Amino acid sequence: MFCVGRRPAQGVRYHGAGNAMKTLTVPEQSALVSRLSRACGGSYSPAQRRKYWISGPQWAAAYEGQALFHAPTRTPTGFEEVIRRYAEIGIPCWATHDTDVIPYSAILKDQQWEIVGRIKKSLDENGLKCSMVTTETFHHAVFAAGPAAEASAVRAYASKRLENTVEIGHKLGAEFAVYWPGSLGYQVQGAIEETQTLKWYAEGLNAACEADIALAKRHGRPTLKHCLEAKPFEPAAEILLPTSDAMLAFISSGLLRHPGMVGLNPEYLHELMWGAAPRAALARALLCGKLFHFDINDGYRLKHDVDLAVGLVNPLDWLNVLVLLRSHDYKGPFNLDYKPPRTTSNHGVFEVSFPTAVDRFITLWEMAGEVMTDPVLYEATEALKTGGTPSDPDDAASVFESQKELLTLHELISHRLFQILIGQHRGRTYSV
Ligand code: 3MF
Ligand code: MG
Ligand code: MG
Repeated sequence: MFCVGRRPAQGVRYHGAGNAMKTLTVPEQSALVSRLSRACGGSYSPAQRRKYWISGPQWAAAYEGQALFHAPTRTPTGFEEVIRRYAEIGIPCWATHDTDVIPYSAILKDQQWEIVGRIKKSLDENGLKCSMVTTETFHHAVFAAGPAAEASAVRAYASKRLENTVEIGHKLGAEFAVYWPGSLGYQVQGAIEETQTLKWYAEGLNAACEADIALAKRHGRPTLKHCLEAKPFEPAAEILLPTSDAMLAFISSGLLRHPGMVGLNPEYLHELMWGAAPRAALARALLCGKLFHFDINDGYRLKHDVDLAVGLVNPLDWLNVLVLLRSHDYKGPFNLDYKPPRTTSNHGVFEVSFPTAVDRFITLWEMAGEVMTDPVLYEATEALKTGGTPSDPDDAASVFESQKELLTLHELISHRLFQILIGQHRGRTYSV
């Protein structure tokens, strides 16, 4: 194996035999990770990172690696530590589920306000803002049949939790409330009646919006932006609102009493999971004026929710997504809703995982700016729009013939985007 700073011997591969090094103690391992992370370079300063509206969720940093087939690999991390470490990295905002920070023994009780007070103090001391709050309506047994279950007691409880989250949001200064109805559905067919369940779900959202209107008045603040987040499957096998498009239809179905207060929080991977083009899903939300908030991450098509960090799988698609959002002047937050892999340690979560995720996002965002001002792309896209003049505008063959040379530009555009992604437009070359 080679050391950074020393030139690897001719023919050394990055997957070497692995037996040239002596074993490392655990502190030596952490030191090596930190040293190699610095050796990567290309990182931004906390002050530079703070210029972007990026939020770090409590649940992402505190995720311990557990899942259906997985035992935890990391130890618990409380909100004080998460907030402090986000501040050090330069992540300017923090987001949370109610029960990420308030245990079930305290939620909806006076005790919760003492915790909220400690959160506020921690945010203030570290100069962070709480941008978004969300209600956990999927983990606890009470939501076994979902937040819009048949039993009115369950729905009343769910409603109270949504209203309570809105109040927590106002107390912490949040601007967004997110709703992920992953347990709004069923595992076995015929068990529920879909139209009734959706009507009950709408009642919960109506209660949250109405509580918000009253609370906003009381706190002298604007109402929150209420954002629905779709995922096609998991944890329910069949989810009643599986895609952002389904949610757009739901918002305009007439079931919501305040549809203007409700928009979307699409998640990049959730759209990919059902086989969609995330950029096209975002475009549809933009056209409806409903792109309020955006969960950023990465992963694979038609697989489960692997929640990898932004840009690790589909950097070219991510570049294109950000070109779309920049071109349409998207002004909302980018929420780092990913899960540091189980192989990343507690040390690695804040030393490697979060700073590198933020830095890839910033690089892709800045690159998107280069795409928007690239002369080759500009000329190509303008020429395509100008087109040619057919000799007979009513003859399909003539219309095609008059444009056909220009259409090669589609492929050239794609090549140019690849060049921008790898820096060839700035003269990066490879000697062969
Ligand atoms: C699940 C998610 C959720 C939501 C969160 C916010 C745990 O796949 O993406 O994260 O983003 O519940 O509502
Ligand atoms: Mg996800
Ligand atoms: Mg999400």
